Amino acid sequence: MVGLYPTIERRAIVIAAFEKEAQSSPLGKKREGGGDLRHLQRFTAAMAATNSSAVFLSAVDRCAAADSPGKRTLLERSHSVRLVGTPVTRRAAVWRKAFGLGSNFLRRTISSLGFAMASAVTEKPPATSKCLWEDVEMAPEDPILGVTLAYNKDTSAVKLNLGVGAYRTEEGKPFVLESVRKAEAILAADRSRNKEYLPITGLAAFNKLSRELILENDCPALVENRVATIQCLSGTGSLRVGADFLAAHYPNAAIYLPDPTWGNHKGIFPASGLCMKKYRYYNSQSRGLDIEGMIKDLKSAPSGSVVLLHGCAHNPTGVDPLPEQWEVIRQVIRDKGHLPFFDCAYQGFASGDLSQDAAAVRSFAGDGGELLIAQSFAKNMGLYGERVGALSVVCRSEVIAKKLESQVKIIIRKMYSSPPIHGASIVTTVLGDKELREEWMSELRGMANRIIQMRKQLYDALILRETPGDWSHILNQIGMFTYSGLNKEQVAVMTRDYHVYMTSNGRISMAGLSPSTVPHLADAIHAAVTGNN
Ligand code: KET
Repeated sequence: MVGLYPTIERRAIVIAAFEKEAQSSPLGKKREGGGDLRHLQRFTAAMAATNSSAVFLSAVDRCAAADSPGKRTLLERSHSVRLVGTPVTRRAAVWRKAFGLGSNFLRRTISSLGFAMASAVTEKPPATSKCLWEDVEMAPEDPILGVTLAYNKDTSAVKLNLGVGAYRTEEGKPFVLESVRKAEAILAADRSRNKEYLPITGLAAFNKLSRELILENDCPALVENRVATIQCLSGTGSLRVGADFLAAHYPNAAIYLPDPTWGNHKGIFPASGLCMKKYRYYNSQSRGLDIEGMIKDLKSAPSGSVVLLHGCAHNPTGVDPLPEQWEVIRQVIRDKGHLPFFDCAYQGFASGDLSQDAAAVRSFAGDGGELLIAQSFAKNMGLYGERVGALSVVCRSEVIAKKLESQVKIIIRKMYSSPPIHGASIVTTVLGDKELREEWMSELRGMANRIIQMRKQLYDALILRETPGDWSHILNQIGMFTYSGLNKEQVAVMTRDYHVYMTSNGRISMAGLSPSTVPHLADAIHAAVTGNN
């Protein structure tokens, strides 16, 4: 037994603490000797979380035996455990299982026990004890980000990553925009800058420029100062903070997502506790928008539902409503009193024109009603890894916007306290300087145009090969992706035989393609479609 039990003093502290807890537990007091198990559960939880099972078990056992023989019998009977005479290491597992301790419960318990208790039990578990997380299963890789991991492992010289939506140069290399490099040089040279914490809401100048970028400067909501903007961790973080805000302050409404949608939407909203529903969006026959289905579903959703909309360049379909269709959608959403939540991850990437890509959002912001906007600078400024974005909530009045901001601050303080400074400083420098801004806009147009070129080249290459099927959707779809219509099996063939990596739903990131790789991709598609591989 050497090493199983720590020093007598430590053991005494634990037992004393345990006994004190047992006495002070309100339920324990109320039903003294009556078999209340709560304080025992709390201690078993602490035991499970502090890597000192032996100490706690002995304390728990001792209490169970000495404090009340009746309690011990009850425990033994209700959990089919023998508390006396069972090896310590086996009992650890039995206790954890018997009380079904979840991680939230553990967390709460530990914080309530306080530091003194935790420091009393810091011994490493004996080598023979069962690993706490032995039953944890290996989670599957993310359907999008996992594609890059698989690609990285492939040693083929012709491998091609068309999975994640990230822009590549003609040479297939990641691209740092020239305007961004210049902004970084300006920032680096400025000795007056420091690395202090930003406020919870982020860089004020960044927030102002961000909302002005997505809403036009004379938008009534901006003029009337009724937009609360909060710097967040890119598009994903903005969506998640917005979702947490809705869960706290709009809790009974379900959120309706387009079918299909960006895969991570289905992770973000339930993670915040929102109930998730879907509305029809894509018609796989016509490879276009199912506007009738969409309108029907929005009409039949309960009034006041949240409706997630892609601001432009719908991911993964590349199918956006036409301006007149947006107008119908807007009217239905307003008539039904729904709350629109715009995901704007691709402003400038759809058409190359920032205001054209913001037209839908602007029409909603212009009608006086509420909306949420999640903005990302990952794609349009190439700041993927800087994690820079913003959540804007358009409100009915300045007073309400202020109140909402105060509530969002509480959410963020608990989650990550305040956002990072570097990416937001880059965006602020680029957007705030006339010349840099123009240079950025021209680079953005360049990226959008290169993608459009790739569409044309891929289309031509398939026509040249006489690949069966109608491929006109490659030309017609908008934004970074082609929703090719290739099925899972065909994608698997392309990966296996041609080292072409893409998501299994047939989505091709056109931004990852270059003139030199188009023929290879066309060969792969041709082989997958004709079964000629
Ligand atoms: N919304 C949409 C529609 C979207 O496609 C992405 C990213 C994001 C938000 C979030 O981007 P962020 O980097 O958090 O600003 N999409 C690409 C990358 C990813 O899946 O994370 C993608 O679809 O490949």
